[in-house]
Amino acid sequence: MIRFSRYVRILAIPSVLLLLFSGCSSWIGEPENPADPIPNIVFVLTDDQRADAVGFSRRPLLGIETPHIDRLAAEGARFDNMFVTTSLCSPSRASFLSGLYAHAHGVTNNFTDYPVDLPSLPRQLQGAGFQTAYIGKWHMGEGDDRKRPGFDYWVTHAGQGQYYDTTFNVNGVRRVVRGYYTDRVTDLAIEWLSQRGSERPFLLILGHKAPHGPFVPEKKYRTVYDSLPVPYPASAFDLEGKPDWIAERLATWHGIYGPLYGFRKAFPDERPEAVSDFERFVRSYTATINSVDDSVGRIHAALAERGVLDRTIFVFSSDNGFLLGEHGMIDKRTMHEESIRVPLVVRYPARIEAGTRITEQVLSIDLAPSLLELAGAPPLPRIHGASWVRLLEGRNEDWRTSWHYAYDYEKQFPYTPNVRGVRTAEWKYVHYPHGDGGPDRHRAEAYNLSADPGERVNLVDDPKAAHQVARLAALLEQHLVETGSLPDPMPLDEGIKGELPDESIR
Ligand SMILES: [Ca+2]
Repeated sequence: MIRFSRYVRILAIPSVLLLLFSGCSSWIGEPENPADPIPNIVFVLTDDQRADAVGFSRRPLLGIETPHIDRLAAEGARFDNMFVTTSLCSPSRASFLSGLYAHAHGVTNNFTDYPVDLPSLPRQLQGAGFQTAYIGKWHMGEGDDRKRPGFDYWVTHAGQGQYYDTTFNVNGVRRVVRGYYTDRVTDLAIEWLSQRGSERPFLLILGHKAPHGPFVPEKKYRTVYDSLPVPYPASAFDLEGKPDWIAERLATWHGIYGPLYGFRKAFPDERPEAVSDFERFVRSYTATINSVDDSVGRIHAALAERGVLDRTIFVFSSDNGFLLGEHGMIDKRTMHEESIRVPLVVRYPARIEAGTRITEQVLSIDLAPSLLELAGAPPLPRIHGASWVRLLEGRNEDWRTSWHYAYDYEKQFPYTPNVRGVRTAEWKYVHYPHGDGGPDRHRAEAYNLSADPGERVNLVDDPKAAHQVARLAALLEQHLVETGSLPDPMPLDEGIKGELPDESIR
């Protein structure tokens, strides 16, 4: 068992680290309960997995079964209201690692790398003596697969990678890793666990490509949903009262009548029978998650075999959600529920009672501070996120009751305007700034989520909701002030366009 005092002794502590320790008295000396070992952390991060794409969801997508992820939830805590503060890969990943909103960490698009001098969860743990590894999809800084600060061991690839036979940088050696991505990164993670050659506690982040498009399920799952009809959701035909850009998006790369990431060859196609392309699209998305579940089961077993399962904080989440036809949309980026809700499961029996359910709103920016607290490591300075460890202990007083969301228009993906919105437990207000500081040119949206969880009836111009809309607009402004978001620079909204994104960045 690695105890705290021994653990500190084995470190070659540089002076900067001593300074770090000196600012955090709880980190010096014996922990509260000396019998508690320093935990390891395994963080499994999927790409674009919406919250209902797990078996334990109230209504699992296509009835998907994920027994291994469900088991983590049953043995630990599930968070029923987990959201990302921006629903786009790189910005959201940087928020998970930094505890910051995108405007503060600076990764506001998919082509920007994590700043080399910005504190992060892995750097904080590495500085505290953890052995750290990143294995799998990183996707910050599109063309660069080189090792990033904060990691002792590093396996990734440039850009999106492929479902089969991706060229990885395996800790400094580039090679094609033959086979199915999800399966092979799991092999690499288990190999690292076997060969890491240290008794220090570890952080392992396993980044899956799945279920990111263009979806290619593993062979054994390729037909598993073929007998299930997948109609367009009713909300796709109910766009009255919505801003016009939503209807303009229908036939684009991110709309239900568009090419569906290549699943539809001739487009736009509004014929009812063209739903068959949409069916293959949704089935394929879902089937890639079956392989992720297998991976979770293998990691669970590997930790158990090594006798470290119960002293490992085992986290499962995703960098953003995904619209599958709701409001006529595919993809993410918007502030609709399917886009911003992600699964979050945390297993750590030393501190988390089996079967715990947390219903407060928690955010991507909360993960780093929470894990650092659970690990007894120094907190990240000056962040927006908050540790939810107190929620696990049943203390929810003073927890946030609202939060704000931001997305910046992308020239490379001209299918979503700038988005700024605020969400409470019962209400959501979203508006679409033009980006020039002038008046909005799109209608805003406001939903009473308690009465209308599917966001069907836009109340933004309803006189009966006027006081709520005004209250929410003021609340959004307050959040922007409090998070240091103002002035709020953003790109100019150049409108919804029919052009396809460049093949290299899809
Ligand atoms: Ca993503």
